[in-house]
Amino acid sequence: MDILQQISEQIDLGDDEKVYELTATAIEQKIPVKRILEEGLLDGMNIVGKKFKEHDIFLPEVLMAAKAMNAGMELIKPLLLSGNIPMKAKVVLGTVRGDLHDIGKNLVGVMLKGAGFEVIDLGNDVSPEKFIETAKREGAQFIGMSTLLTTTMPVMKEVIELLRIENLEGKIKTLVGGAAVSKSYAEEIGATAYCYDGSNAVEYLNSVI
Ligand code: B1M
Repeated sequence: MDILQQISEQIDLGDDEKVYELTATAIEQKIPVKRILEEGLLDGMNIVGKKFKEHDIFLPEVLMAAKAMNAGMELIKPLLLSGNIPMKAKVVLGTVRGDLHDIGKNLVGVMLKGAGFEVIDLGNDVSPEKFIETAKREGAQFIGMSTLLTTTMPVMKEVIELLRIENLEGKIKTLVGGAAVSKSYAEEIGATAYCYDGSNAVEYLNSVI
């Protein structure tokens, strides 16, 4: 089994120490970091996601897999960020109120930083008021919102409505993403852009700044 498959398998088994060791070995072997991320770490999380959906595993296993994913991410984060590129624009990023999922949001943050954007990461469970207050205080041009739960999607709409009330619509642009969100939902709530992953968010921001 190749090392990327082993990383994926150990994510599925929730072994954070093995994932850390294997990721370190893959880096030593000079496997491109994008492949380690996509064919190892993300592949493992996809398998876990499918098993969770089909009730083959339950929350404790998912939590262990998430911990293992983060162990690998710690090692590849600095590599994704290397490059010393001057900051292009400020993005306030967070997972919306009521949603604790942050792996995808963190990944998007790493990709944006790596591409030269200044990211103010508010973490998860972020209220609409906090998104907007931070963006105003920091002079950010973009608010990036993530959600994986269908129940918390309406919080994105609240943020966009608050921006309208404060006459900031268009001045602060909104990017939405996460497994629960679609392009059509983004259009329905009036978000500036829908991005399906971190690379797509980078592409979008590069195209508008
Ligand atoms: Co939960 N969970 N979870 N979970 N979890 C999902 C999302 C779910 C789809 C699983 C399922 O049923 N198949 C389901 C949601 C169903 C729905 O709403 N339709 C679900 C559920 C129901 C729940 C709970 C309610 C379970 C419960 O308690 N009964 C609960 C909710 C807790 C809460 O938030 N209030 C819960 C809890 C958890 C854990 C804490 C155990 C853990 C999260 C750990 C953590 O994040 N620190 C967890 C996990 C890990 C998952 C799955 C298995 C994997 C999510 C993940 O990290 N994927 C997930 C199943 C799945 O998605 N297949 C599931 C990897 C990550 C890299 O992908 O986050 O999609 P993702 O991010 C991608 C893109 O979406 C995009 O780019 C990323 C990189 O490619 N993207 C953006 C994300 N944000 C973006 C923002 C952008 C642009 C792109 O611009 C700003």
